Amino acid sequence: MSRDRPRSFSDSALSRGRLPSIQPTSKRKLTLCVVGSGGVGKSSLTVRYLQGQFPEYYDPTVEESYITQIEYGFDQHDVEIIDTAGQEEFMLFRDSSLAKGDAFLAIFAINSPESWYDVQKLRRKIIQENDDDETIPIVIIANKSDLDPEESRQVKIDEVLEYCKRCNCPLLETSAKTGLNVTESFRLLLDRISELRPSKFKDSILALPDEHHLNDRNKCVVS
Ligand SMILES: Nc1nc2c(ncn2[C@@H]2O[C@H](COP(=O)(O)OP(=O)(O)OP(=O)(O)O)[C@@H](O)[C@H]2O)c(=O)[nH]1
Ligand SMILES: [Mg+2]
Repeated sequence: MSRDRPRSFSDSALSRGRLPSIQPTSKRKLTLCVVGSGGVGKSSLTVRYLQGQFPEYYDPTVEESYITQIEYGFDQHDVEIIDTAGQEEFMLFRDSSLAKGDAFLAIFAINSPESWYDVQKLRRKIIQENDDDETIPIVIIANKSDLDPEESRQVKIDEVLEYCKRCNCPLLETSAKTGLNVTESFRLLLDRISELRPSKFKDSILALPDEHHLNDRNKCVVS
């Protein structure tokens, strides 16, 4: 009589003549937070980036989280994108994300001076939540650049440029509507993470288990 043993997934996979596939994993996900005041286009930019669509309607967000992979160079990075709330009544959700994020897209709309003012306040708050670390990766986004500049550009670009230079924050004009610079804004954020947080950046690379071990073993320790 054969001895009974629990039937495992690998047994059934082997009996069907194929081995279970080993999925690449990362040591740690990168958490990217999209922040800014209500209606500036945080959700639109995120959805445009992930799904290539532009929803015209406005549905205020409480909080949305997307797990995805971003290709950068020869690697795939394990990433969570948090689309945060901009409306006042959901601020508690938004604030809890400020300490969780590894990097931030801080968005204002070119037709809203209040939203530009909020980006400056938000930057201070992000730094505060991250132990006053001024090097936390932040990219500033001027969204809705498709709007008619004559009628709609109410934020003074010189002021924005001066601020970004002073704070060493890259600036990009985007349009979630036309898709202008949408992919580039997430790529620029990854550039900043690789520059300012190289070990976090490396830990988010998806690799097979052996590759992780190889990386650990190959580490050069200087004492
Ligand atoms: N013209 C134009 N409209 C935009 C653009 N991005 C967003 N919108 C519109 O602006 C409105 C608000 O967009 P959302 O993406 O929902 O704004 P949000 O920042 O996520 O807002 P909250 O979730 O409330 O914080 C919607 O009607 C969008 O269609 C853009 O680049 N150009
Ligand atoms: Mg939203």
